[in-house]
Amino acid sequence: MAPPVDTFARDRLPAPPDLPEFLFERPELQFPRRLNAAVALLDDRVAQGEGARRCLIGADGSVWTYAELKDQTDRIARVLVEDLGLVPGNRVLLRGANSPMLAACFLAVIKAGGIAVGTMPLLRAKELITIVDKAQISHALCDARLAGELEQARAQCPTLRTVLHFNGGPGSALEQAAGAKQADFEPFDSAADDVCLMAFTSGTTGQPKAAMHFHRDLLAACACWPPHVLRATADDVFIGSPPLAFTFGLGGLLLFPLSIGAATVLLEKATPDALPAAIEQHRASVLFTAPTSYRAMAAAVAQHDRSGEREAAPGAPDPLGGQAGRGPALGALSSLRKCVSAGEALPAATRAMWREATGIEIIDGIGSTEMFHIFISADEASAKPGATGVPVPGYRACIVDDEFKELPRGSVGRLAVKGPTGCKYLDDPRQAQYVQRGWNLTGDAYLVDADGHYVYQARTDDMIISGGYNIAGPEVESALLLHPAVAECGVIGVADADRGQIVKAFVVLRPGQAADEAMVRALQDFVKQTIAPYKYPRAVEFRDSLPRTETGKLQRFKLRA
Ligand code: 3UK
Repeated sequence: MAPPVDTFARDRLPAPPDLPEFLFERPELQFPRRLNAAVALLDDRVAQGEGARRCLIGADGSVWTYAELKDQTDRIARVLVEDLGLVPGNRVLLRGANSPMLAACFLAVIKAGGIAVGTMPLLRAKELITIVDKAQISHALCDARLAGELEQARAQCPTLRTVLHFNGGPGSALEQAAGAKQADFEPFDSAADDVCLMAFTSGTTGQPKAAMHFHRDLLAACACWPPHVLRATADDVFIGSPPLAFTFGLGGLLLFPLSIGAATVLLEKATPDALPAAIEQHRASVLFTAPTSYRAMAAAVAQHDRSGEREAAPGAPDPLGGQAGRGPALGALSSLRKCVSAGEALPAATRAMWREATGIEIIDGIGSTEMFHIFISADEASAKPGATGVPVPGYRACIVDDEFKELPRGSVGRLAVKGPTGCKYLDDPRQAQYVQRGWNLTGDAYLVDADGHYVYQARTDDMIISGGYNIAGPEVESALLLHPAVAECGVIGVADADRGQIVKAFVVLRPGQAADEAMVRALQDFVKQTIAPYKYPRAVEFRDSLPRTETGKLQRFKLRA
């Protein structure tokens, strides 16, 4: 078969010497030369007679079977190719909160040989313009309820020829156009190493980069962490918060469940106050969300339990300032079997709170947009509080110094990984920073402990150097989170004439706690008693909330500003 007609992405892949080394030794990573990820994940299962299985579940409870999803992706692919003139290799912007239609659009674009470019729902016109321009996007499929910012962006997007809306009710253009098509699309016969996805980095700093992924990358991700660490089954019901535009969400809430024939709930709103009810409603069993979300939900469950106790003593003030009975009952979470945390380091205190609230040991995993998904993780049985885990089968990792010398156990250095997936930025000089000597450098400082567990320290550029000591902000955060008055916190280094930098903590207190000098001293003393005293925050500032990305990551650069 002919290569993609539009070679924009292929032409802008890093030159071979700048690519990471790819490892494919494992038998499950032997991919054929021609491969379409949407066909492998969806059509093949329907062809094997499993079309009647439940596949996608909408927030309203609507159910799409695997056969129905295949048919809808065929129809959307026909609309893209026949009505909108999509040719293989064209970039298609996808915009919407998580929903079955958005998932169908991702798969349809990939099936047609297009390149899916997901965008975070909260992005504004200005940010959309940057993405459209950088990826030279020709088509967009957009949830009607998020049409505004894209409409505003359009005037400054000369490459963007067509925008079709979905989820807009009876008159929605995409569903109407799709409804007129046959569900028998001939998928694009792609090469395993044709680009099918551009994932813009979630960006806690600076200019966005587009991490490109091949058809085979999506399947490699499905073949590594899910069967070896997550070990979900076809009877599981997946649910969670990360947007499909974030590879954490695309893998965890769409590709991984599809790869085992499971069902997945796609929620438009999955904040910590909305998730428990959705978990209960859909009897969900596998949860993907970020550490802060686990912490907020665990606190709410604890609050519910306490407010239940108070019913015997009506009129007693709620120590946490909440409304009695408002938090979710533990019973709401009783269907959960597996809970996955990623996006940020999981503090030991949060792991413990969730275990106390639900009895479930969280599966932590570090992944990145560049690596597509999780490459170091630990299952429930081998989880060690404060550590991320060990390299996922298929991946190798090591800790190196600035001269790329491998460091012994216990030394803090730069995390380097390689595996079947790896960083391939679209035409970006920063490729040379992320990939060196065939290794992917994630920008994280780690150490390997005596048991071989990888322990997160900080982002390499977030290490605080104070009075000659190296201090990892997240370690101080983890200590503060053990204090019962602390709801959330963020720790950074701020310039100081005497010490170079000092440790500064931004703290969100739990309801009803006094933000005063006594609290500052109490928190400082608490940190000194919990970790090495020199790490204590010399400055403490109380905040009502902390700046976070849509994916739950603390934006330390905003705290520094
Ligand atoms: C940090 C973690 C400690 C770390 C992601 C799972 O987060 C994801 O991708 P991003 O590109 O950010 C990558 C960076 O986030 N990080 C992520 N998980 C952890 N730090 N412990 C963790 N468990 O700095 C990493 O370099 O937004 C996560 C799957 C897919 C993803 N894209």
